[in-house]
Amino acid sequence: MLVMGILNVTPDSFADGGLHFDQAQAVAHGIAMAKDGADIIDVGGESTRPGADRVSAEEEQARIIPVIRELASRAIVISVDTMRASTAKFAIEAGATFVNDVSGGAADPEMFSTVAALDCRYILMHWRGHSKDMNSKAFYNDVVSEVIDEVSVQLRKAISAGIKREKIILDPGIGFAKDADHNWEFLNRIDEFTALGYPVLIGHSRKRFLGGDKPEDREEATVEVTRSLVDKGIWGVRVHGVKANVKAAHS
Ligand code: PMM
Repeated sequence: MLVMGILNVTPDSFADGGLHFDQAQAVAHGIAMAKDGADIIDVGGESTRPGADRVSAEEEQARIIPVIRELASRAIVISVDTMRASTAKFAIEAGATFVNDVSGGAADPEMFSTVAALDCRYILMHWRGHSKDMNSKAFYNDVVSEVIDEVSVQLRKAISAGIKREKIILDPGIGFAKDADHNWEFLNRIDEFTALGYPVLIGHSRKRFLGGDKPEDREEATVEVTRSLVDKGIWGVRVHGVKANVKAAHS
């Protein structure tokens, strides 16, 4: 199971200083996670937490492109966490090899054709709408079958736009338009999702459903979930605390 280290280059992720200072810290953090055993560093410049506002494409790109260029020059494998086709293109040109699209192609009509032309790996996540109001969309009769149906619709569109099947990784979008019960049910029935036959990425790290008031309090539960996913045929986990999760992933 691969471990993807999270590098959020947003002003609230690295306290103090202006953008330049943030970026130097971001690069250092990316290098540290790679040294700790992360297989991929996921670089994002737009927060997707529930309730978050969007940033402009220019702002998003100014935050992440220099960081990606710098990390790629050190032979670190990079994914770009973006739902914008333009940002995806600049990031791949700067040295990223994966596009991690939390909107699964639904936020930007140009995304699928852009990724097809770039011929890069593509992480297609289940998504029902932007962070601002996604919690109001957390209604399901059966979360697992509905997520599978909705992901399958996007998957068909991606493939007909020219993205090769073998380039695609699927992600159920833990915490995206899902309440705690939905997330736990999904994790308990993860075999139904892996049965689709695609590599599966899980992003549970420090999310609210794990309990605890602050994200930092959820590290132990994060590592537990990572450990529980070993032997479930999962391709990778997306985490903040690389060292402990690498250990769990190889346990
Ligand atoms: N979660 C977040 C951001 N990007 N990407 C994928 N593929 N899967 C996720 O679950 C996911 C993601 C939000 O979490 P963060 O704010 O802790 O980065």
